[in-house]
Amino acid sequence: MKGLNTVFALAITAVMFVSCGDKKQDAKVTPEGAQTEATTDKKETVRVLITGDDQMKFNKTEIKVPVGKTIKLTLKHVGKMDKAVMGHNWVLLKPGTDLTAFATEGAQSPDTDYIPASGKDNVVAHTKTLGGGESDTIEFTITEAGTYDFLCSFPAHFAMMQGKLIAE
Ligand SMILES: [Cu+2]
Repeated sequence: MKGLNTVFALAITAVMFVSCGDKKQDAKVTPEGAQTEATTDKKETVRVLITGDDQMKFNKTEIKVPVGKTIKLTLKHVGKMDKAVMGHNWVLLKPGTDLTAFATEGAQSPDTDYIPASGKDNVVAHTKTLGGGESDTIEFTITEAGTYDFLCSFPAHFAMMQGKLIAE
């Protein structure tokens, strides 16, 4: 009986802990944004949340994902500024792509979400360009293990807004 009580106590503690955690942590503070476990999801979808803000920053510079699973990635602009001034997108490039050249040409392509026609084939996946308060969710699958660059290709953002996606 004593053992059972302990189990109950632990369960209650766990529930309290989780709900407290939910209240305290807003979506933008995301220790588990890149969940790589797909335990309960039957489709084995991996969810990733990344945010961009008015300080021209992504909240992560490294994302780890498993190869071969569907990745559902959400980019959320947690700032307030307009898309024309502080627009953000999230672009994932194939390994070997010249990121600076891509971003430089992308900056001149506002009509195609800053994806340059010349670099289209180097894009694994990308979101649309967002202004403050907006979000976009995309799905993609990485078929080859490796390290992939990601960036925001809005004009002049890539120096501050880039990182690595590691697929393994
Ligand atoms: Cu940006």
